[in-house]
Amino acid sequence: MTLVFQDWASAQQSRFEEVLKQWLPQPDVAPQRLHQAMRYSVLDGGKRVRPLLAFAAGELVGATVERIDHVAAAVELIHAYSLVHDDMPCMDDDVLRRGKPTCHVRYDEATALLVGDSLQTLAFQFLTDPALSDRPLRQIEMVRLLAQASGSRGMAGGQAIDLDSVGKPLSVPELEFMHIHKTGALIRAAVLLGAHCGEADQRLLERLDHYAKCIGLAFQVVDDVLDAEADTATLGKTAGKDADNDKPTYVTLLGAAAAKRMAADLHREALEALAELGAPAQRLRELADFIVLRKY
Ligand code: GRG
Repeated sequence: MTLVFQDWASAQQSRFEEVLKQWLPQPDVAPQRLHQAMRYSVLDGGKRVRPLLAFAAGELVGATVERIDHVAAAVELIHAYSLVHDDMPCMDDDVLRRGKPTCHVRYDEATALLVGDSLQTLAFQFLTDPALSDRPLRQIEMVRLLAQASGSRGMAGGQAIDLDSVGKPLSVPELEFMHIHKTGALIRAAVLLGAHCGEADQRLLERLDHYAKCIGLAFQVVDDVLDAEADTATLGKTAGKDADNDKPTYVTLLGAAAAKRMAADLHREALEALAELGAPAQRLRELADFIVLRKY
């Protein structure tokens, strides 16, 4: 029986939570405080959008759950590390994340720095696990894919541009460049790594890549709209931060109505990229709907 999207997503989220609980260093293992802070920053929070994308892409190519779990965990740990570092006083200086005090507030700054470092390296450890693949060259390619998506030509580079853009009048293409890197690169990696867990030919990978680029950017456009329009309790993080920090966003550059139209256009383009893939791509379609229509 095929589950409706919400039931599928909830089942995946709770199953994956148990995987993360097992795979993260246990809280009573030394150094306990660091391990407790790592678990605090990863467990019991977040929408798990990137793991869900990896599961949906992996299911499409007939990959085993065990393999997809490895790439989903790797991507989610990179994401969690980026949130911990982003919240620190030297970057966005925020006190609330996923409805809880941020890592440096609950623990301290040095611990938050080490949590990010440790989550990042653990992510790559997961990608080198022999259970992920019996094809070493494919596995090396997966490590490279995540490294590129996370580093200075990907997420960290996008973050550098973001920090540099405060108070500056960016053009729409400049804003797009920043977000394709800061947010889009990891979303793209989630989809492609999921697909690499099974058999995907070049044409399928290109279609998935196009889908992922569209929803990665749509994710950010929607994030900008929510930052401007939703409240802190709904978001589980401080609302209105972009305006407070004088950051350029799609809402400040285009206005809310045009930003929403842009998200709708990207949503349509993402679905078009999947048009030929039929029923097996249904979860990816539903995730595109979720990303664009979400309220938090
Ligand atoms: C510190 C290298 C480094 C990078 C930070 C991701 C990021 C780059 C900063 C986070 C700031 C931010 C609000 C980015 C906009 C989009 C985004 C990634 C939002 C958070 O992702 P969600 O909504 O979060 O998937 P949850 O908590 O649901 O996992």
